[in-house]
Amino acid sequence: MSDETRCFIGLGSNLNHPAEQIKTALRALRRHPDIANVVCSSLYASKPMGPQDQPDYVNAVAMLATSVSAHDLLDILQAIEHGQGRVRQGERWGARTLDLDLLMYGDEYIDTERLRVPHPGIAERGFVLLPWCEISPETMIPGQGYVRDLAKTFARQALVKLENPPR
Ligand code: ROI
Repeated sequence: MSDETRCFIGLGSNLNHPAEQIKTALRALRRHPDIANVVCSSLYASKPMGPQDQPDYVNAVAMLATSVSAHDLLDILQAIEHGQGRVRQGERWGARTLDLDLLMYGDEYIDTERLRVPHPGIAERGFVLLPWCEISPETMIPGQGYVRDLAKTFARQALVKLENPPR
């Protein structure tokens, strides 16, 4: 592949064996012909952000390189979500089998109906920043700051490490 773009993906699940959901999604990313060099953080348990009447989440962040556009990568992520049985529910912040968020696509700003990159919620999400800090603290998120600095506002103990990075 030529002209690869470095991207970061947030992975989250709180239904149907969440840790397995994350690992299955990671295998799908690693097998995909348009995706290379996947590096994943450890898997962490986190309390739900939003409605509390749902199970705890398992979260991780992965870095990868891709030759496809951001919207094509979003198609790939959504196909993996659907392949693992995700159904869009009525409730906006409700439980989900698998969430794959495109957090960052190179240094690009993207703002379309389908996609906002960098993801606008990163700075409020310890379950994104702490795993991200484990794999790439030196990343500068355009318009937001360094992952290392943004992660400082979150207490380490808010997340419980469950498993080493899946290989
Ligand atoms: N809360 C946590 N802890 N982890 C998530 O991945 C997550 N995803 C969501 C909402 C419902 C906002 N809460 C979350 O989409």
